[in-house]
Amino acid sequence: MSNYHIKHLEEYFQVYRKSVRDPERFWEEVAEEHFVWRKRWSNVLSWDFAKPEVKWFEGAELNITENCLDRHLRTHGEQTAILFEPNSPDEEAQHITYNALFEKVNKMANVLKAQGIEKGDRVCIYLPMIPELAIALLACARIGAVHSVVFAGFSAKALATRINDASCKMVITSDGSYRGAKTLDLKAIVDEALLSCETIEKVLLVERTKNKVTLKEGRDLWIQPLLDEADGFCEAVSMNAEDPLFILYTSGSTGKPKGMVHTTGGYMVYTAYTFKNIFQYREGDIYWCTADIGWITGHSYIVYGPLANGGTTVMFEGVPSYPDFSRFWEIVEKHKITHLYTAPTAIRALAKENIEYVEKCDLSSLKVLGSVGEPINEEAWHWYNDNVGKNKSPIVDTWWQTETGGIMISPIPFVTPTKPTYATLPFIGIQPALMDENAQELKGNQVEGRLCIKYPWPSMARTIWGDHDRYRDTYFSAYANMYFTGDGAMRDEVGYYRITGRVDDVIIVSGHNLGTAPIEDAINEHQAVAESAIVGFPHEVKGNALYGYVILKEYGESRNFDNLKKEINQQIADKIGPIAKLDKIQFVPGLPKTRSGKIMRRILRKIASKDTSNLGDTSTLLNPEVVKEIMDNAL
Ligand code: 7RM
Repeated sequence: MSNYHIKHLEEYFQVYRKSVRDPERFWEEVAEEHFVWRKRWSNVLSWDFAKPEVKWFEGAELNITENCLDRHLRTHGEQTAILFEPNSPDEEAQHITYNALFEKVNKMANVLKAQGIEKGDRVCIYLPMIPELAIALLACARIGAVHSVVFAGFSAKALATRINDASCKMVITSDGSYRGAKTLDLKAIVDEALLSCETIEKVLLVERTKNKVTLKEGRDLWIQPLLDEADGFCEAVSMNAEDPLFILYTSGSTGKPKGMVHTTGGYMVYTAYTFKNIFQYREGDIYWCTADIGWITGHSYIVYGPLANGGTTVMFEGVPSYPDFSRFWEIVEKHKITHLYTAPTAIRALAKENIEYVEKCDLSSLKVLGSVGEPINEEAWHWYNDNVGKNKSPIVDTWWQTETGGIMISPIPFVTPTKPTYATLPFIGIQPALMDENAQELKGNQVEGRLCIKYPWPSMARTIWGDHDRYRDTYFSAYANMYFTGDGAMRDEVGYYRITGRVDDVIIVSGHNLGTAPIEDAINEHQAVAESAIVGFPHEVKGNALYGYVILKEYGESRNFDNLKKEINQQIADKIGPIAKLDKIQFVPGLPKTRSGKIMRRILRKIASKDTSNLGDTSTLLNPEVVKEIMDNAL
């Protein structure tokens, strides 16, 4: 029996049982056999969910880049580590070997050091999907700096909030970014953000689009001349297993984004182990995850997981629709992709287009398909399975979160029989629980409740940067001794899990988590707005879209409502980013509220979803007349 590479269902059950019966022994074996450590741990796990405090591989020392790079040089030096496919199909793809990647990472690490970055410093990375993005993460890890990647679609304000929250010392960015037919002026966004950031000492600039930028004397530097001069070797810094590796922000149900802190040893072990098994990655495979490295999926399953396994990982700079809707399928054909890991929102968008776009491409290299980010609906699942997988490539519907660091519930391809819309079985070492309204665990099968995890796993986030109380309150206070995920789920008659969606005020739009509160804050800043509430409603491509109910200070008939809607959306784009724009805006005289003043979002959700036959319990509703008015004018 192999712990590391599971190949049969029976083996899965055996290994799972072992991982639950003696988690410490199990993870110790995995850690010992498959990674290089500079110093061994003194204790595998200590934990207390009440504090909460979780430590894996305490006392151990390592550097994750030695596991992702150095150790592969002898055996895989000339194999492609990163395969970069640019935005435009006319620009040549780049095959960066492990040898070349090693040198690039070492050089960048030396540049960071020369620019004053030391172990423990936070470095903000605001880059498009170009190789320098992955290299920057690894360069930080090489010298023990904590990276904080901010998705390069976020606005200046959102960027500034994140830089300030973590007191970053440096930003690594580029002159611009290509996204389909558009060019974005990233440097200008950084300049605007930095007007309200005091901790940034240096800005390093990657040249990508060659658009005109202004450099601030003493602060901004082009990175290429520095790389040219830098030495090709940088001694890796010894990190404690529990030293932070990175911070990554995720939206919460209250205003401020949460800086989830991931540490080094456990994160490495779990992302590498899940990558190997959940994708059944073999020597020579070409694995492509279409996420952006700005999200956790990119951190764990474009960079760290694949590289820790000596794999070939594809980075795609562009979008599925440019130059046309064949782009994804052409990339699969061109690079003979064996693994495609994408999001339901992309699948739905592509399924709407002419099937010719898919059929004209040779997809025979594909072996495994993945889905992540939101529940995959039945129709999208079948379209993916039939047209992309040709009924021969299993779909791994992987459920997990920024907070979990790695995949938690998922089939293992060729091992776990799949079932449309089901993430199926808990991965090795993961102990889920479903809880009812009275905080009792629902035992047995065919039950539905709130999804919790009962036992620590190696890649769980350890805290929220600068706010451990919020970490405890958000994840460990709803149910004693459990991690609460914020999701609802059901367990079917054989024990398969189906994730039903968020149970809090987070809405997933095109796979992006959006908290309602920060969007409402942005709307309310408009001078004409008195109050607002936003909810999600089903959208055939995005999964959910946003519906805003807005109360104006003065509801004059003479107003230009269309302009006002545009201004509100612009305000949202400026404060958060274009992904948070509202699809529908309804101006309303009031919002349905309870007697204690809480907005009854449930009612607003029903109206937005055109599902008003039964509004449920409205006995606590203070102002029923408002509900009728809103329903009569719903969009
Ligand atoms: C990896 C990622 C986390 C939230 C999570 C869920 C939802 C993610 C699935 C899913 C159903 C899935 N991290 N979610 N994967 N829901 N099936 N396979 O997406 O932090 O950005 O989002 O996404 O609600 O709590 S995330």
